[in-house]
Amino acid sequence: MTGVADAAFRTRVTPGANPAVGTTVTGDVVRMRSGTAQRGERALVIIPTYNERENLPRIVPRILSQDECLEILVVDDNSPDGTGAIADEMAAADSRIHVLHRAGKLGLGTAYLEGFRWALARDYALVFEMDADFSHNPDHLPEFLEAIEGADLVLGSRYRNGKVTIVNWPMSRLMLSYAANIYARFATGLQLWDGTGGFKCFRRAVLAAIPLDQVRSNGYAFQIEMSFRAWKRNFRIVEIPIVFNDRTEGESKMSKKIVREAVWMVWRLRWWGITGRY
Ligand SMILES: Nc1nc2c(ncn2[C@@H]2O[C@H](COP(=O)(O)OP(=O)(O)OP(=O)(O)O)[C@@H](O)[C@H]2O)c(=O)[nH]1
Ligand SMILES: [Mg+2]
Repeated sequence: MTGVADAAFRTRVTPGANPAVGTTVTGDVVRMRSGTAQRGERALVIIPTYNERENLPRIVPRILSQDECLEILVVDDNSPDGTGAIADEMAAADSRIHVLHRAGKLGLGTAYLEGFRWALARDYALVFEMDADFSHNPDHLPEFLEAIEGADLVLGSRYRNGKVTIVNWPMSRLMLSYAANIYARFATGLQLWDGTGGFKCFRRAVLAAIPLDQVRSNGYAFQIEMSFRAWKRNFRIVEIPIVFNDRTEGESKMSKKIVREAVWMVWRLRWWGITGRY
């Protein structure tokens, strides 16, 4: 593996190695504190939801307890199971929780784009993407906060150094995802171990530089497109290893349409790269 990914691995921040990182004590839990939190900067974790009523009330407190700099924006697409109302109740009880409601199921990519615009209209220094279904373990958040001290975009990687860190996926799904990453590397030239993952942290400057109105993809390709645009603009991308768990509650929203979009979108990205439209 060459290019971005190699550079990323070399610049990986090791715990405790960063002078901006200190230690704080909360109850009897001793944890590392990010430079971001120490500087009083705010970080927003965007969680798109569609029918996540079992997961949302459990994941929100787990996220907020990771670091006091973290806030949450739930972007709910009028979930038929009432997730939006649950999010409203939680937001009314805690000023670190925010909710955006959309009229209907409009897709993951546009949910994130609305979340990004919401964050940019406020003073968040960092913006996270994260799923509600516990595939993305909140315990990794402090590792992202450390790594972003030396990067502009941190990606949670399920395949870093070729090592698979996925729990409970059927072999067919793993093969599809792994092959999709090889294909995406070949088509786009962006050398990431895991370009389709959705657990990421952006510096504000990255989102401000990318023309959000021009972002086209909505499913898995959305993740590739955002990283591709950041890479083309010479932002520093770092992959950190995460353990990815299959969801245990609620239903998957993955569809053939999402896969089809990714198949052609990576070639479109390559073309945009050649013609300077990124
Ligand atoms: N707002 C919004 N959220 C969505 C939409 N589609 C999926 N989500 C949320 O995006 C996150 C990821 O979706 P998942 O269904 O877990 O998709 P996946 O991770 O690819 O598939 P599985 O983990 O196998 O279920 C979850 O929090 C979903 O609730 C959508 O159209 N709108
Ligand atoms: Mg999921």
